[in-house]
Amino acid sequence: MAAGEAQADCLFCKIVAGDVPATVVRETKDFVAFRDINPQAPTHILVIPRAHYPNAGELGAAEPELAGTLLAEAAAVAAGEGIDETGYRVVFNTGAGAGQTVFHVHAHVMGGRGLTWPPG
Ligand code: DGP
Repeated sequence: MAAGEAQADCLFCKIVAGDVPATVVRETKDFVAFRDINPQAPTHILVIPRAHYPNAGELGAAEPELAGTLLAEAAAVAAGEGIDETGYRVVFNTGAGAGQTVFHVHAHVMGGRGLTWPPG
C-alpha cells in the first residue's frame, strides 16, 4: 500500500470518492470540507485531505506541506462560515483514547457558540 492511497474500508475515502453522500462546503484539488453528521457546535465542519493518512501526525510526517495547507484550509472554511471574527476551534482527535473514531485525518472546525476550555 502506497502512502496516502485510498482505503476501501475508510468512510472518509468513500466521501472523497463520492460513494457516501456529504454536505460539502468547500473543495480543492487536495481537500474536501463537509458538515459533521453529529455537530457539536452550530458550525461544525470536517476538513480532510483527499489522500488517506490515519491521523494528523502521520500526515505531517509524510507530507508536511500538505499538513500546513490543511491549516490554511481550516481557516478558509472558518472564514466562509463567518466564524473567523468570533473565534473558532480546530481539533485533531488522535487515537481512540482521545475520541478519534474515523481513522482518516480530519480537522474539526467548530464555532458559532462560546467554546469553553479545557475541552472534555
Ligand atoms: P472523530 O471522533 O474525531 O474521529 O470524528 C469523526 C467525526 O466524523 C464525528 O464528529 C462524526 C463524523 N462522522 C462520522 N460519520 C460521518 C458521516 O457518514 N458523514 C459525516 N458528514 N460525518 C460523519
